[in-house]
Amino acid sequence: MTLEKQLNELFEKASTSFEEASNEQYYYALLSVLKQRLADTSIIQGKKKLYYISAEFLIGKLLSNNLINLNLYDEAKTLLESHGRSLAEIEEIEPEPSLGNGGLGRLAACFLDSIATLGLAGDGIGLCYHFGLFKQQFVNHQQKEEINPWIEKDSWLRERDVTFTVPFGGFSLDSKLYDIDVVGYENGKNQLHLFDIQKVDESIVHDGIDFDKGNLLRNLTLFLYPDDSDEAGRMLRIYQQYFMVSNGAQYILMNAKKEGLDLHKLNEFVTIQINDTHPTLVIPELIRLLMLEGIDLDEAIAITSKTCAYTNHTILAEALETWPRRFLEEAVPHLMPIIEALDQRVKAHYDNPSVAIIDDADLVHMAHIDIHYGYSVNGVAAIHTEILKNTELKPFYQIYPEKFNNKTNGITFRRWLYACNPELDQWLNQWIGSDYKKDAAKLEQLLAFKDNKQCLDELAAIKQLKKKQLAQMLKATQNIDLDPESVFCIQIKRLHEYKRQQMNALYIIHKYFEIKAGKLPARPITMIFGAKAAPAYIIAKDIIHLILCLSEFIAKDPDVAPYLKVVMVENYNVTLAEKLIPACDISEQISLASKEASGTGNMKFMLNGAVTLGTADGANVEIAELVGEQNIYTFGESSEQVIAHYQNHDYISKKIYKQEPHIKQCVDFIVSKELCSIGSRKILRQLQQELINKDWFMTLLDLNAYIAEKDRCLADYEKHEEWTKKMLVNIAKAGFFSSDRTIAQYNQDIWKL
Ligand code: Z16
Repeated sequence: MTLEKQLNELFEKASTSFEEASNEQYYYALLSVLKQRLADTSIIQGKKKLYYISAEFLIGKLLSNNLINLNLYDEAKTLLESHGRSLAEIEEIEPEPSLGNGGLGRLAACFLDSIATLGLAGDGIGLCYHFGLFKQQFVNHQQKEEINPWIEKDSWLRERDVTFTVPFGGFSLDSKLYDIDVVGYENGKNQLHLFDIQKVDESIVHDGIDFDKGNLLRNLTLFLYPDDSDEAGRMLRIYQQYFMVSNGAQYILMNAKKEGLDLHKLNEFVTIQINDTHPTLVIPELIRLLMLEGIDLDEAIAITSKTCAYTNHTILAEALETWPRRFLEEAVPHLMPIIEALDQRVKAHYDNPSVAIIDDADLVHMAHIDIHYGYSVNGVAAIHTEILKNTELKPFYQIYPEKFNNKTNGITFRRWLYACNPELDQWLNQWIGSDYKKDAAKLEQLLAFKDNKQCLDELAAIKQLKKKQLAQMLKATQNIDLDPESVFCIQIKRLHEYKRQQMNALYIIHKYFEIKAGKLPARPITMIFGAKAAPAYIIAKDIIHLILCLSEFIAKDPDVAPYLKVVMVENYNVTLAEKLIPACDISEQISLASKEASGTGNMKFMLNGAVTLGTADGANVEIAELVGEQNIYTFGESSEQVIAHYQNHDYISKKIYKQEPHIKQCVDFIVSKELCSIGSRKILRQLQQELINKDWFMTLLDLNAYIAEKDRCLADYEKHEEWTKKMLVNIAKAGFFSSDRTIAQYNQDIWKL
């Protein structure tokens, strides 16, 4: 049956029509039709199955994504347009499930898309948070957090008839399972299993995102933890983690038994990928459950160790989770004998406190469990894996060199090209055909047109169009005025000191001084930020305050406003990213070298024809190798230099502040009377002092190099045709960053499905 016929039937039932139906009616009709199509799609089968366990799946809206993968996108588009509607306006009705903080959660979502697209049997296991990452509002130039509900009566969730009992110290909780179908691009489907508790009470939330954290029976799945890489060590989080993995492990064993598999050979039929340390307790839990099946401890450990693999996503020390032993004793006392047995075996083998599971301070190191009792440890970009091997996890690498491997991250081109930039997709189809959709490496065929004037002109015109579309959208939704003729520099990612949004802010201050002094840029510059700060991360919130104050201050200065504009979009999320990325000229990837494990925004920008301005960090390094130095702007100290500064304690920001008058001038402007009259003197002073006296992530170290390279980049932007060539080369070389390639490598080296 055609989409048209199915929608028509639904509209008739609701006494409406294609002409009269509201966008809302269109959305829910499409949702219902697609859910049926998904239900009719066959489940991908295989002898061995992957379970990707993750506390976060930042799936974003699913309407366009599912239309594309079900091969209904063009049909839907034409149909809607014939009735004067657009997919974009209908998609606005869909709430975004923001079930992740940032890169790690979005990566998990891209991976599910690629796993299904490659026809591999692999399901996600996670939690059904009722409120996604908080909604951000700006009030008085400051971030305010609000709840972010997304579950409606009709949604992509499918209620399943599956429940497990999860034991905790002193009580137990029954679970309820919801599934979301994950359909591959022109392929069968897998599932994302999201576990919930039976009785969530949404009403206990009051005043922003505050709630009674004591009432576990009612609130366990209420919220996603709003922390990015650094952890707030909280009890509720342990309960969430154990609830997730116990349900996951019970589900895996239930299926294995249903299929009559030999549990002694579980690793031949099942592999479990542990996404960061959050799902680590699946290891002792699986051992416990296997023992309940009559398998002895030694064998249960051996089976589990051949089944579980671990991905590390950060070297930030704060993010390597440790839990005080007494927390675990309280929450999951039945796991303690197993964790202690695991620890004793390590201590019996290795006389090295740095690889212990339970340390002298009675802290349980989650990553250490993963590394000793998993069969693979991978980093997420080449440089990151090298740092793990040579620095952060060196003693482990010496014990288990064979376990360590790299899997450079990737992104799904279905969402980050076809869905968010259909114009660019069209252009690609015209110049190189559509083979690249199944084989991203084919994008390199574009290089043949590097000197084709028409090809370049069309590319430049598409970028211009996407900038105009962004301007219109931001005007309509946030009353922001953008000049599409200006150059768009975009930094969108979680707010964190190591990502150095504050360095970008100091560049803005530098430009302000230059313009005031009569040194005008060749064309107006628009600096666009989007970022949420963890609610408890004071300095991150202070940086947001600075950017919002700068934005207003510059807009009000008639000498400067025509040349410089600072925009911070509110509530940056996946949906906004899909609009911002295609409109970007310069992609800001300016983290302190060694600190950004990979980054994935950098890949999305490149694929959409932005040129990277970045440090030699994470996947930027691989981008630079691919595109060549002509087509990227790199600056700043290397990861080796930065690591040496930390080891030698020889970075002292105050020294730079005192020695470099221009840097001092920029830093001191943070507490100028102009900015303090717009914002809070106290907050701005606190931030300025932080930069002078601590600056843990070395903002001042690279500021001069950043200013010089950004200015060179902006000057090159004026060489129109050369710049467009750079755009083309970036697109042509982006094929490597398809998550289809990443997943093929996970499968070949780790999962062997
Ligand atoms: C996260 O998003 C990341 C790491 C981490 O330990 C926790 C969270 Cl919530 C990010 C990394 O910061 C980023 O560099 C990387 O690209 C991403 O994970 C996916 O690997």
